[in-house]
Amino acid sequence: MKISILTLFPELITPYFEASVPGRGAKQGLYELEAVQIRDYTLDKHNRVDDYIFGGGPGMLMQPQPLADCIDDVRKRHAPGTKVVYLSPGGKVFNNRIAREYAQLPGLILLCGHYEGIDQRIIDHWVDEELSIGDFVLTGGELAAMAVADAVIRFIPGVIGNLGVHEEESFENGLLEYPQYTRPADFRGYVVPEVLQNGHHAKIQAWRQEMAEEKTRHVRPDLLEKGGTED
Ligand code: 4HQ
Repeated sequence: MKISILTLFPELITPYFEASVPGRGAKQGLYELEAVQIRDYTLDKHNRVDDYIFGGGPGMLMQPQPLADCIDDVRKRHAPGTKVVYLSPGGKVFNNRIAREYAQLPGLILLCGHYEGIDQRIIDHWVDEELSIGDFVLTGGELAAMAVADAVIRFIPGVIGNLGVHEEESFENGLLEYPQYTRPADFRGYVVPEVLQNGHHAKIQAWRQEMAEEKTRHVRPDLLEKGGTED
């Protein structure tokens, strides 16, 4: 899979994906990620990419020309079936089901807005999907694009070493994850639950299920109301 992140701040993007799990995946050739400077596509002689908003109001908007030309150019380097996604609080909320679907695509083009956002004609005619990472407002789309790319990359086969690691994670069974512990069994007087130390597999499974359900009921009852997983 090829991931392109279109942004005014490409230098913010690349270091993250060179580290840790995403970094190893890229080195192994399991996916390819590039950050593309939108400003390189402006035809404005002063390199401007923003302008005032029709109808008035505070702030500026990203102009359509650099965005359209940038998307068109990047699309040429992508296989058919590649999706263009715009990150914005106005999109539908991203989740692990969408991440798993996107990991099957040949490519993903993630568009980061700045200022008050982008001209609606880009969303209507160049963007395939508008996605939000949650009900809060960021200063730019970069953190949202990185969150989406990271969650997608984890679902690319081979990126996460241990097969079956996804199955035990939060959301995969419609529940939040059960509590986990490592050594020592007694840390400053705080002890690991007895059941986990005895190695009785069925009892451990039952305890984990119970804890996952209790936590989900307490913190995210909405996950239970949906009746299981999102797919
Ligand atoms: N922004 N989920 C405003 C977000 C956001 C979010 C990105 C801020 C777009 C123009 N993106 N810019 N929440 O808050 O994706």
